[in-house]
Amino acid sequence: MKVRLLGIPIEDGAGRMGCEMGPSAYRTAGIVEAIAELDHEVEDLGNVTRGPLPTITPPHPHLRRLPEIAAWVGTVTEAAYRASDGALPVFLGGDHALAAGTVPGVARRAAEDGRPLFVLWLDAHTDFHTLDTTQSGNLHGTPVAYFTGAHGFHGCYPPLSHPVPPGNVTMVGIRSVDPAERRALSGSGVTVHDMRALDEHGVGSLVWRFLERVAAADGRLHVSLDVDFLDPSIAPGVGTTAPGGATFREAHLIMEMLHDSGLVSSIDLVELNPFLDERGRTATLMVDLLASLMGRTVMDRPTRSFAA
Ligand code: DIR
Ligand code: MN
Ligand code: MN
Ligand code: MN
Repeated sequence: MKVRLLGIPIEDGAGRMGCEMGPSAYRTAGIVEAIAELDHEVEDLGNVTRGPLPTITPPHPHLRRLPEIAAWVGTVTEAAYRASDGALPVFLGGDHALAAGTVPGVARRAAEDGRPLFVLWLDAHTDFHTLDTTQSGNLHGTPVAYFTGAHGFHGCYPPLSHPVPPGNVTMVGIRSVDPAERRALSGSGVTVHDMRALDEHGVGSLVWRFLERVAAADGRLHVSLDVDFLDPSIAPGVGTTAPGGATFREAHLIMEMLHDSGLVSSIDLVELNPFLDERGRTATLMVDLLASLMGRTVMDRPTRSFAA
């Protein structure tokens, strides 16, 4: 499968600046070479440029950079749709607001190809706020509510052509949920595996169960990997660290299982803030995780197969 890299240098959704430098950091960390080494054809499309600012009347005064985010969402949706034509796109963030564009873009592609889209959300946070519930006003906390079709974005973010059914979304690594998100998630259909679930059942069995569901539905799978999914001790280059995150070994195991499944059709790498990183170690770890997802292994081993 051909791999397409697309940089999305958006930082308006995060509470602090720096994510704009993410795509450059991934390239400096050798992302092109790491994928090419695994015998994939790689095409780097460069970075997308945000379209013009729409005129929006913000429903609340504390929403930070709403016109900018709305413009990015439109631009990114179109770019993601195009990048997913006959290739596996890897979207290099940029903050997590970009998923309000990448997911709708690849959802449209999947729908046109007659396949259901599933989303694996690897994050400390659920990013399930609407424009009415966010308290911080940081719009990187809103993409999942938007792309699953929640109310509360009308007249601000672009109208959504292909919402992802909430039942197709599984979150892993969750350990920071605001009260309004928690209320909205209960009964939403979204599967939330918090850190308690990971500790109790092990990340392998939780992810395996989800992959079996995707395979049984003949689905496509979008993976959205937020740097803060990882424990801050191994991934300091992010503005919203939360203690008690996924370990190096848990993260690589998930990536290797995703590779074995053969189901992944698009990927976000988000929230890397190179200004906060320690000599590129977080960027390098993210590239290594992507390489595991793309087939890098320690030893050859037989692939577990799916009964789809
Ligand atoms: C918090 C933090 N729930 C907020 N969110 C995110 O600001 O709404 N941090 N996404 O990375
Ligand atoms: Mn996030
Ligand atoms: Mn997060
Ligand atoms: Mn919040």
